Amino acid sequence: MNFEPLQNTRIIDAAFGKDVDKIPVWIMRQAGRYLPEFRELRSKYDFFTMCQTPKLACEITLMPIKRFELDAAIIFSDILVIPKAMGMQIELIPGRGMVFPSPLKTPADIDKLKYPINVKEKLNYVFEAITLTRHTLKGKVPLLGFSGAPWTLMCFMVEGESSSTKSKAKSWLYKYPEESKRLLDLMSDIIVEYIVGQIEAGAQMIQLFETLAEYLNKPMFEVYCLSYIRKINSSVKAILKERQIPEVPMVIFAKGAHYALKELSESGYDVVSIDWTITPEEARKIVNPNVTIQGNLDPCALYAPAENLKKITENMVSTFGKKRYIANLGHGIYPDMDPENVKVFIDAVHSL
Ligand code: 1CP
Repeated sequence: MNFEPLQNTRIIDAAFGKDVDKIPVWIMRQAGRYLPEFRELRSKYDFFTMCQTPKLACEITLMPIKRFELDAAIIFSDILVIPKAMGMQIELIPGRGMVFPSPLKTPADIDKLKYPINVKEKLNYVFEAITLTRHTLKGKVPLLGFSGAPWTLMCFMVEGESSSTKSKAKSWLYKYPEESKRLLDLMSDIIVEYIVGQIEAGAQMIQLFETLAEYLNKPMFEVYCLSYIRKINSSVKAILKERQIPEVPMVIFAKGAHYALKELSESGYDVVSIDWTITPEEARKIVNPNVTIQGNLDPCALYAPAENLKKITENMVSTFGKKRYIANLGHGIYPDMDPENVKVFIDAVHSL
């Protein structure tokens, strides 16, 4: 595909344990609603139209790169493109979030899903957006791809609407353990193909979002998350090897799952992304030293006055240190954030 050579390799170097001149930084949800230019474009288009139009997805991906000295771009898309590709209807409704008018109610509904799907065809718009964005970036910073992990996607597909307990999805794990595993298995197969497709299209690092891990406990996490998280990583790496495609760093973000941080850091991923509920000292103690840590500023710290935000950030990055570390928030940036504060955070990371 003849992409231009990468000029800023900090994130890739940090992910593979190489030395860096400055600590690399990117921000989860950096290409979103806190940017006025995003809101302006969003007022003209439906959310999934934006995801499905490579030119728009590329334009949005580059918005934060034009504003800030970020060390990576992340492709504008959503984790819910997979259930959509499997035939589920999804609407983004103001005040209600993502709504599935016909969620999975019982295991019999699994058979109503389109499966197997032709990932290359159904999600081609994401691959096209990635290739276009790589060309447009001209090697300025690496382009990250991502996918939702099986449990997090299953939660959305079963709940159908935002829920504070996830009791519907969790009830499946207790009532229908075998059928749940069947669903998680078939989601995993699609996720593997989807990740490989993104790498083939030009993604230079991949983050798997198991955002809803925090609703489980360790034994449930091991059965319903970790086994699939491991399998996805090893299958992606095996396919890349077979097709002689160079490996890209794989990042696992299992929000709220520090009860399993040790296991996650031994699950084969190059980077473990952590939320803010664990201190850098504790995380360093637990995480395998051959694995890079990403994180973990509380997204709310960005509301602090600039001087305090600077101090909190410097304190965090100096505790993590320059080796095997990627600075980020512990979860996505909030939509009402002032972009000026983002600049304070990024500059504070790079100043060290
Ligand atoms: O205009 C709008 O309201 C759109 C808001 C929006 C945006 C900007 C949604 C709806 N998704 C996105 C983009 C998005 N989603 C990205 C883009 C790249 C980036 O800048 O980071 C990414 C990585 C995601 C991932 C995502 N989507 C996750 C996992 C990460 C996380 O933050 O936990 C989840 C859980 C979603 C689902 C989702 N998408 C959007 C909403 C409102 C939600 C939450 C679902 C809900 O509770 O309704």
